[in-house]
This record gives sequence, C-alpha cells and structure tokens, in this order.
Amino acid sequence: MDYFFPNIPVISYEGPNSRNPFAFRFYNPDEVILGKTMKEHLRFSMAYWHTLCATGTDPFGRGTAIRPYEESASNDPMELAKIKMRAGFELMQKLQIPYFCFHDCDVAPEGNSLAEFSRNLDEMADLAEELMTQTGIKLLWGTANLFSHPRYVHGAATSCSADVFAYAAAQVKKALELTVRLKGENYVFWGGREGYETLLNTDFSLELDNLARFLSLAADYADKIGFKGQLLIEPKPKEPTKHQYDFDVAGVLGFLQKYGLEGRFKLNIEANHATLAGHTFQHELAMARINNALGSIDANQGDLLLGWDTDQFPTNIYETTLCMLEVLKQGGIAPGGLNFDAKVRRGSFTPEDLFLGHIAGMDGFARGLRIAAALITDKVFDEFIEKRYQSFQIGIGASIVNGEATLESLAVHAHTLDEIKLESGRQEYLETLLNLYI
Ligand code: XUL
Ligand code: CO
Repeated sequence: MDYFFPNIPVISYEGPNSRNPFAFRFYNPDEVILGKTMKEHLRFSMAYWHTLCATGTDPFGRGTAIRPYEESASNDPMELAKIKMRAGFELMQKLQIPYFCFHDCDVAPEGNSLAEFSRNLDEMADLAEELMTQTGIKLLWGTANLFSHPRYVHGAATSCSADVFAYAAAQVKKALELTVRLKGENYVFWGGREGYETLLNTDFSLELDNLARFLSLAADYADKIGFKGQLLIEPKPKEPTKHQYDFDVAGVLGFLQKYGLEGRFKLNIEANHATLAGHTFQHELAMARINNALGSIDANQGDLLLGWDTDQFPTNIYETTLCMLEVLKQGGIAPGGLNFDAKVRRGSFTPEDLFLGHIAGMDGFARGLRIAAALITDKVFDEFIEKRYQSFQIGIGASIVNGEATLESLAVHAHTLDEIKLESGRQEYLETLLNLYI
C-alpha cells in the first residue's frame, strides 16, 4: 500500500541518535522488554476521528488540514468514506500501528435515516474487513457517536426524550454488532452529552437511573450477540456539558456499584480527561487498577494552562513513564491498548504531520515503557513503600489488617504508647531517583 502518502516510507526504528524525522528513536516493535515485545506491551491504536476526520476547525476559524487524497472524491459521501478508510490503513501500516478505534459516524455517512446509516455501515464494514485481512490490522474498540447530531442536544441515554433514548439504543445496537463482526476487542461508552447544564430543568435522579438502564440493556445485548471483549466506560468531568455524569474513575466506580454493574464494565482512562478532573493521569490509572477496572487507555495529553480537552499527542516523558508504571504493575493493558485519542495542532496541517504526530506519541510511550521497566526491575519505589507500611505486618497493625482489631483493642494499645515514632516520606529523594531514570 503506497498510494495516499507516496512520500512517506514505512517508519522503522533507527535508535536515539537518528535525526531522520520519519523514524522511531525509541519504539522498536519487536524488542523484548520484561518478557514481552514492545508491540505487545503498547498495543498502539489510531483514533479514526482525529486522524481521518478532523479538519482543524476551531470556534474561530474553519479547517486548515490539507488532505490531497480526499480531493479525488466526487460528491458521493460513500466514496469519500472509502478513500479515508483506505488512507487510514496505509497510514497505520506505514506507522506499524496494529489497532484502530472508531465511532460509527467516523466510518460511514449517516444518510437520511437509521436504515440508510445501517446500510452504509455494512458496506464500510465490508471494506474494513478486506483491509484488515490484507494488513493484519485489528479493531481495538468500536463505539457510537451519541453526541454530535442535534438530536442529542439534551443527552442520549440521559435525554429528556424517550425517543432519543430509543434512537441512541438503536445506534449502540448497530455499533455493537459491527464491533463483533470486526472482532473488536473492546467497546467504549463515552457519555458525550450525558450530563447537565442546570438543575433548574433536570430530573437528576431519573437521568442517572436511565443511564444505568441504558448501559445494562447494552451489556445484555452484547452478551446476546456473543461479544467476548471488554465493555468500557470513559470518564470525563466536563465538556461538552458542564457536569458530566461520568466525572472521574471514582465517580464511575460508585455509579457502577450503585446499579450493580461493576462486574460488567471496566474503564478507558484518558490522560487529558484526568487532568480536567483535577487529577493526575497516574491517579486515575492507579484508582482504576486497584479496583480491578483498568481496561484501556486513551493516550494523549492536555495543556495544563488551558481548561479544555486539547487532545495533544503524548510527548511528556514523566506522564508516559508513570502511565507505563501502572500498566506494568497490572501485568499489561491487554485486551485494552493505547489509543491515540490525539490530534495534530491546527497549524500542523500537512499529511506529513499526521505521521510526525504519531511518531512523537509512539516514541513518547516507548520511552516511558523503557524507563518504567527499569524502575520495576530495580524495585526503585517498591522496597521503600513496603518498608513504609511495615507496621501493618506485625502486632497491632497485623490485627487491623486481618480484622481482629476492635475499637477497644486499639484504644488499649494506644494507651500503652509513650511517643509515636514516624519516619520521613522522603518525597524529594524519591523524585530525584525518578529523575535519574528519566
Ligand atoms: C472525547 C473523547 C472521545 C471518546 C470516544 O473527549 O475522548 O473521543 O474517546 O467517544
Ligand atoms: Co477519549
């Protein structure tokens, strides 16, 4: 495949000294680290919407993206959709990206009715299947876009209109079927407009109950059609609505537990959503991991000076290192992956920038993986943490952990204490160690 990006070679590993912009400096797909290849650890995925559909529009100006390959399309939206898909597979193949993710309306035009949308999706799935077989590229996750069309102005599963709830259900039904047909390993629910602007017009309680009803119906249907992958909820605290219901990992876990859905859903954690929620990326990943709910990752980064979702390619090595540390601690991210929910800046408008953006993100995470693996191998933090909590291994601490302690036994113990001896948390020293590895 060498048609849509004729000037771009297959990107391969040239090592840290290479100054070739179209090469990897840290991502060496077949290199083995801690018993697995980098490709197996990282499970990179292209986000169809940003890479193939985004045009660079912002609230102040129209699109800037130059995509010469789209110019050959006539006015037929299906023809354009097919060109984009073929270009996407060439791009993934040249970048050695093994997975992709899509929303239903990224791949096929919606047409004038659900029936037409459904036919368009089937036709596009035929082409996707053909290209997947040809290239070996796989589907990491599918999803339905329940937020762009004006019908979703008041939400989808949390709309005030039961007809909109039903329409959204029909879209999810079809998107689940497509995901099964294309052997997708996960299915994602990001509650795009599931939230509210003001409680003056909102039945808060009904909306949350309906969101749970919707997810539960979707999970039942996924089981019914034999979907064996993970169902994932992607938290985000705000944007587009002021109060998004799936605010952060803790909020989603509480919601799932309240409605008895915790066994059925895991989470897809996005870096930029974490920072919007006032958390670090590592906090959200760790919160999911310790609750056995870390399913997959939307690999991007935000800009801490801006209060919105900038979806930038991840190049901050601190963040990628701490992310990969969480992934390694969980024993891997599979069947999830690292999906680049990231877009090139408006000023980076050439087709080459699509490659340079992905290379930056892939090298950013490859470097993070290498550093995290060294931190694990050398047990840089583990021994310190273990020692810090050693009082819970013996005596009164052990009785707290094994459930034998009562408030009375703790009080008896406390009365025997003259002085409590504490040790320093050594934060600055540990940060120095982290810097040594980075
Ligand atoms: C929006 C976002 C979405 C989801 C999929 O902020 O992250 O692209 O990842 O709907
Ligand atoms: Co995302």
